[in-house]
Amino acid sequence: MRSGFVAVVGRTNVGKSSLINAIAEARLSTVSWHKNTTRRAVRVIVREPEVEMVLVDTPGLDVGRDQLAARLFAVTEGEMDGADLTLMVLDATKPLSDRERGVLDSLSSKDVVAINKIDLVHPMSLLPRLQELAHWSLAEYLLASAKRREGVVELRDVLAAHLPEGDPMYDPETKVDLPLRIWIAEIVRDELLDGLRDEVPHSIECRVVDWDDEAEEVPVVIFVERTSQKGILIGEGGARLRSVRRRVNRRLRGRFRVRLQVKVAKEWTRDSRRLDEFEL
Ligand SMILES: Nc1nc2c(ncn2[C@@H]2O[C@H](COP(=O)(O)OP(=O)(O)OP(=O)(O)O)[C@@H](O)[C@H]2O)c(=O)[nH]1
Ligand SMILES: [Mg+2]
Repeated sequence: MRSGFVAVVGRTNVGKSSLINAIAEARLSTVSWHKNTTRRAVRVIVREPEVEMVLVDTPGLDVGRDQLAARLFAVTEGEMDGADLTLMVLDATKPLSDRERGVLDSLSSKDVVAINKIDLVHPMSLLPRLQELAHWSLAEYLLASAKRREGVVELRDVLAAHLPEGDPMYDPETKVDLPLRIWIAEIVRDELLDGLRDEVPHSIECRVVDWDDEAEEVPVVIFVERTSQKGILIGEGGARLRSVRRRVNRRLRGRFRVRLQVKVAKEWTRDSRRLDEFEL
């Protein structure tokens, strides 16, 4: 039996969460076209006969300027240190950045690179990219499209083959290793991101207040940085928030219902006290 952790890392927006969801065949991690969607290390457990693979979704490796960005980077570094191997995800449409080169330098011969979004480029354009990557002697290089589910099975098999021998770490029921109250708050954030623009997504954080796992109704507070953002989330006559609530409840399959409230936490992305409170 093989079991272990794979830290999935890469720049923001390259499709790390999308690939993880494709491998797990479920919508377990938050995906959006916004930058820095993933904020917490989400551990998604993928099982096969004789394999338990834990894919650790991490925040994108981009340096932002606020306190939040610094904390997100620390999360990713910690997860890379703790994992059995790293899957570095690159975007087929973008040239390598300095930071990506730095991460590639830090990888070892057991680690794997996936070039994602190959549906967006001409196959010939991948040749120079692969030649460039040959500079780093890593375990494998794969091509993938999370969107079209191409290369996903191959990627899963390669990662599984590189896991160490070991016993399962989770009980067979667990699909995601994240406290339930944080998981519910992330689902609310996931549904809220849909249709938002500009700086609003970055300014949203969701928290379950008064957690009681016996209660059917879960109160979730949606924090934004500015009063103007509050109205955007609530929508005309509360329509936007109601539609978010319906979609969240559907995803929770009747096990829980959420009650949503929007509050302003001024400039929380730059406030270390707030970041502590938000467990970021
Ligand atoms: N065309 C195309 N789009 C993709 C593919 N994979 C992901 N995307 C899109 O790219 C965007 C970013 O995807 P995510 O999975 O959220 O990216 P991420 O790397 O997890 O981003 P962060 O969490 O911000 O670090 C979304 O709009 C996805 O739908 C792909 O293979 N092809
Ligand atoms: Mg992500």
